[in-house]
Amino acid sequence: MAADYIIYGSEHSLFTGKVRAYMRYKGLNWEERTASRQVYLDVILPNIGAPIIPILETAEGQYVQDTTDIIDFLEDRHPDFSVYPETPVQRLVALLLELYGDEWLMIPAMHYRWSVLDQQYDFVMSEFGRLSAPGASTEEQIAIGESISKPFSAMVPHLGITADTIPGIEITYLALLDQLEQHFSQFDFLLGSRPSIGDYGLMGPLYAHLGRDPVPKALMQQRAPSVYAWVERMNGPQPLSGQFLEHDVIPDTLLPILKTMCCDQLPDVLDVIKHNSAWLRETPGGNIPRFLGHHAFTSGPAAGERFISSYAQWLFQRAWLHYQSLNGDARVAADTLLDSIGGRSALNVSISHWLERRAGQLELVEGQLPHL
Ligand SMILES: N[C@@H](CCC(=O)N[C@@H](CS)C(=O)NCC(=O)O)C(=O)O
Repeated sequence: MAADYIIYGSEHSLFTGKVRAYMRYKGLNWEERTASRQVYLDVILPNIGAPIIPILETAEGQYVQDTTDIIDFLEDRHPDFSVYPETPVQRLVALLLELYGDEWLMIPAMHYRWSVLDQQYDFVMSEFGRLSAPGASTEEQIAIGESISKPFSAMVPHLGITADTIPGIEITYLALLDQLEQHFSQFDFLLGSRPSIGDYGLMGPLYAHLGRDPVPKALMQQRAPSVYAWVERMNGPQPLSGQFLEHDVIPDTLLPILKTMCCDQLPDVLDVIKHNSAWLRETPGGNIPRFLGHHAFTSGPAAGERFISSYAQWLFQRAWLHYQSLNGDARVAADTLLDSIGGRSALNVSISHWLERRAGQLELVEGQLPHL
């Protein structure tokens, strides 16, 4: 039977790992195709307008880019066993952790791929080479990988990964591994026996880089075996099974992770929002560049500069909109959680310029704040 869906991506791509795990959980009739150079030329560039993976192709010939949009597109079509909790606080936590995985855990992911490259050189380079030239010899793939991986390795300093910040990035990542180990030794997924959108957000960095590249994979297996077991569970799930915890409970084991997120990432996102708004005031109706210069950031004890990623606002808006739509007891419950993790003021920020994605481009544009 021909597949209903095709995902074009690659095994070593962070965001392909996120969507692959989702496709498997939903039990869809789909196949994955390697995004070779030919696929970039024939499929991705003509239909998406930019060289980015993963992308979804439907049997009807629709194309969707961005893992969040892909998941939402498929959730609409296949609503059973939704990965979005219906209860207010769990949904908020799931959305926050998607943002954390997608945009912030890219820092340790990229660090443990590129800063320890000398210890995993042939593996990483041949992975890139295999993507472009699946039929070539390993030596040829390494040579091709050296060339096509340059834009990715060039991102490292812009993500704030430098000699000064690396010790702090490692301390923060090891703490995260220990906290996740506590959690996954008790729960199959973040919010119970069913994976949520938060699990998929974490899966991107924790699989393709941190759970697969040789150096960080060995670290995870040795220091946090339950986290590694979660990675394997995410990759080999029982489709359409499991439940979120009853009574909208957030396990205590998630609180330290959420606190770190609120302390490290949310100030960064709030500053991104300011920069996006300032840019739009200067350039009404424009396409916001994906990167708007650099700003200061902290990650645990690490302090440095990283790029201002305009896209972070779009992902944050999802959690913000959900929180802002809550009333009565649901709002009180969300506020209680946010107070305990230090996130209440961030979720109450006012957003003067609402952002939207537009098909055929990666740059965000100003949109209309949905009705609350
Ligand atoms: N936010 C996007 C990001 C996709 C992404 O960054 N993909 C990487 C590979 S994992 C890529 O192709 N990057 C090229 C680029 O960003 O221009 C998503 O959720 O799909």
